[in-house]
Amino acid sequence: MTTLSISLQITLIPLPDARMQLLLQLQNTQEEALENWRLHFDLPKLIEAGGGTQILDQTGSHWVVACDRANPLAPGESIELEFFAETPIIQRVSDIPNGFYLLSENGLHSVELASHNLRAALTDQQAANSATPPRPMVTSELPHLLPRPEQVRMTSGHFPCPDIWSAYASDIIQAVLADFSRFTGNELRTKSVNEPAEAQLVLSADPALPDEGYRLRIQATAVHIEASSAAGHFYGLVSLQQLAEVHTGKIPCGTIEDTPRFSHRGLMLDCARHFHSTAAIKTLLDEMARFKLNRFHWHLTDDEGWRVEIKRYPQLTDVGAWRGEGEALASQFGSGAERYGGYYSQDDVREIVAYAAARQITVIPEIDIPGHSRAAIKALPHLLQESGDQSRYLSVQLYRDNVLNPALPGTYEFLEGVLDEVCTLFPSPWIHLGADEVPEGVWVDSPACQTMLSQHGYEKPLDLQGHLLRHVQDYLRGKGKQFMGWEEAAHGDKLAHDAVICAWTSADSAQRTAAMGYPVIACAAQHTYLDLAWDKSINEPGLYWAGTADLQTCYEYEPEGKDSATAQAVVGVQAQLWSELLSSEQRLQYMAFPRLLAVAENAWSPAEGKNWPGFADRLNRQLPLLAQRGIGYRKG
Ligand code: TNX
Repeated sequence: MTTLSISLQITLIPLPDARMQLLLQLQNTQEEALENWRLHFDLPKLIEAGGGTQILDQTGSHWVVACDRANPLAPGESIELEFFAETPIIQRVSDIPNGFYLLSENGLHSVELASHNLRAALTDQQAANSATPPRPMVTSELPHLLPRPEQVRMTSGHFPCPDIWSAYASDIIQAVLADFSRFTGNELRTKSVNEPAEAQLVLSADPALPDEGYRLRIQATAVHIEASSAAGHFYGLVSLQQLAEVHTGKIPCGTIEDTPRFSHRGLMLDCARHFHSTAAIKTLLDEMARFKLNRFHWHLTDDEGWRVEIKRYPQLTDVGAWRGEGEALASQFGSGAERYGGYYSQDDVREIVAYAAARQITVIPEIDIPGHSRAAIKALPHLLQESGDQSRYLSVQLYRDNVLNPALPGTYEFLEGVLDEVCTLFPSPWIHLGADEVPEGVWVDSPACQTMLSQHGYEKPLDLQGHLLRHVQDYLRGKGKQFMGWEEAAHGDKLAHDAVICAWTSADSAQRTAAMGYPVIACAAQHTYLDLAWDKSINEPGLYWAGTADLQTCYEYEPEGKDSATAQAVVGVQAQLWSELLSSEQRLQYMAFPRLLAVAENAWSPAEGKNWPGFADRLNRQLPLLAQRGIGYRKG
C-alpha cells in the first residue's frame, strides 16, 4: 500500500440557512499517475456533490467519490472535491470525515489527513460556549461513600483498618467474600477465623433487610455487615472497601443502613459500531461493581457488526463481524480499508457472564431488531431479504437496507434460531430486542408485507413491527425470559405489558411510557448518553444530537420526573455508551468516566438529600483512586 496526502478544508458558507460547504483537497504525492481513482471516506452525515464532483456510492457513513475533471490524477497534481450539506454538519474535531483511502487501477492507497481548518470556521458564539463549568469543592459529608448511602448514623471514634482482616462468615456468605477478595485483589485482604469474637470483620444474615440492602456497623474494635442476600453482603463489602480507601485506613465509626433506590442500575455498551475487547469489558464490569451498578446491557448487534457467535448461523460472524475493502460490510466510522472487527465466541460470552456474576452483575444481551439489522441481512440474505421489495427508506444512520422483513418466514426462522442460543448462553431473565429507529417508508412496497397486512387486517406497515415483536415476546416467554426493548417497542402498543422499556428520547419519555403501563428504565439521552460530548468546545469528542452532557447535567437527572402516579413504574436508570466514536479503550474511558459515577449515584441513592456540591466533593475523592486503577477519566 502506498500513501497519498490529502488536506481537508472546511468552510462555512455564511448563508441564513446555514448551508455548509466541504472542500477536500487531494494531492497525488506519488510518482505515477492515478488511473480511474475513487476516494473512500466515512462521514455519518448527508452531503451532496458540488460542481464536477461525483458521489458514486454511500452506505451508512461510508462515501465513495470521484472527479472526472482530474482522472487520471497526474503526479504532483492536486484537485478540489466540493460537497454541500443543508445543515452545519461539521462543528467539532470528532465530526471530521475519517477512514480515508483511495482505490485506483494501481491498487489501494492509504490517504493521510494533512490538515483541516475547523477552528477558523467556528463562529465566536460557538467558541464562547466552550468553557466547562468548574466543579465545586466543599468540606465534606461523612462518610465519603459514592453512591451516597440511604441512612447514616455517625458515632465517635475510628476503626483502624488492618493489613489483613480476620474475617468470620457462614459457609454461604464465604462464597461472596471469596468473590469479593478476588475482585479487589490486595485492596481488602482477609483471612478466615472460626469464631466471630476473634474477627475484625463479621458477615452475618439478617433476613429482615431488603434484597440488595445491607447494614454496615463500624465499631472501634470490629466491623459487622448484615444482609439478607449475597448481593447485600457484596455491597456491604464494596462500601467497606471504599471507606477504607477514601478514609485512608481509619474509618469513622457509625452505622450505615443502605438499600438501592432502583433494582435496575445499568450500563449499556455498544460493541457493534466499534469492537471492544473482553479485557476492556472486564475493566468496565469492575468499575460498575465498585459503584453498585448491577446490569450490563450488551449491545451485540447493529448495522455495522454482528458480535456474538451463533453456532447455527456461522455466517453471522464469518461475514457480519468484519468491515473493510472487499468485505460484505464497508468501512464505517473511520475503520478504513483494512479488515476491522471481531466477535465474542460463546466461550468469551460465558467468561464475561461469569465474571459479571461474581460482581453481582447480570448481563442482558441485546439483539437489535427489526431495524439496525444490516450486518445480519448481509450475512444471511437467503433468509432475510425479499427480492421483490421495492420499499425506499433512509435510516437515521443513513442505511437503505437495514430492516428485517416481518412477513418473511426466514425472519422467524433466523430469530428463533438465534434466540435459542442466546437464551441458553445468557442466564439473564431479560433479553433485549432493540426495536429502535425503524425508518419511515419501510415495508411499504414489499409484496410479502402487503399480503400480511391484508391477512391480519392491519392498517399500516408499522403494525407489522408490533406483530413481529409480539411473536418474539411470546417465544421468549416460552423460554422463561422477559422481553426488553427501546422506547419504540411500545409504539402501537402490541406487546404484553410486562415488556421492560428503555425510555431514551427525552426526560419525559419515561413518564409517557410508564403511563402506557410498561415497567420503564430511565435512559434519557440528555442525561445518560455518555457518548455525548461533555461540552461544546471543538476538541471535545462526542456526539451532540441531544445536546452536550457535563457531569452536572448527568447528575441532575430526575428519572421519575414529577409525576408520582407513574413513578413506581420506573424500575431503573441506565447509562449508555454508544460507540460510533469510541474507537479505542482510552476514548471509551474518557467518555464514561467520571460521568458514569453520576448515573450510578442516581441509580442507587435516594432522591431525598440529593445535592450537587456533596456529590462533587465525594467524586473528587474517587478521582485519584480511578487514576490509581489506570482508568483514563476526563479531567476538568
Ligand atoms: C440513538 S438510542 C440510537 C443509537 C445511536 C445513538 C447515538 C437508540 C436506541 N438508538 O443507534 O448509536 O443514538 O447517541
